[in-house]
Amino acid sequence: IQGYLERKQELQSGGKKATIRSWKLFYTVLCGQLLCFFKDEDDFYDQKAASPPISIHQAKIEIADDYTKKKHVFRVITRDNAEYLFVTESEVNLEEWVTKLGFH
Ligand code: I3P
Repeated sequence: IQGYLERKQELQSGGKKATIRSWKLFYTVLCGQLLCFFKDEDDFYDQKAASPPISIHQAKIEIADDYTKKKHVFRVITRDNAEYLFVTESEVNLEEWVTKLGFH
């Protein structure tokens, strides 16, 4: 699965509050157990990453309905306790991402 997602980091690894907390749009691609981040689709084809990948190995994936400022948001809590929020484009797209990520 791949597509444009807004991402916000809530916690750094270890569970400390993240210092850079603004939303950023990435062309996001699931490659095996890695979420990879690119500026756009062209950069994906050129393999020019915009941000380090996030491992979803043993991560917790959930729909973030407790986060009410944006719609269709899911949360990833990594094995090392970093936490990220992702905004998808629709309810269907949200289910798609959560299902695909959750089956790892
Ligand atoms: C952050 C930005 C985020 C906001 C975050 C701010 O500021 O406004 O949108 O998260 O609030 O710190 P900056 O752009 O200067 O980094 P929300 O959209 O979730 O409110 P937070 O620190 O309360 O998470």
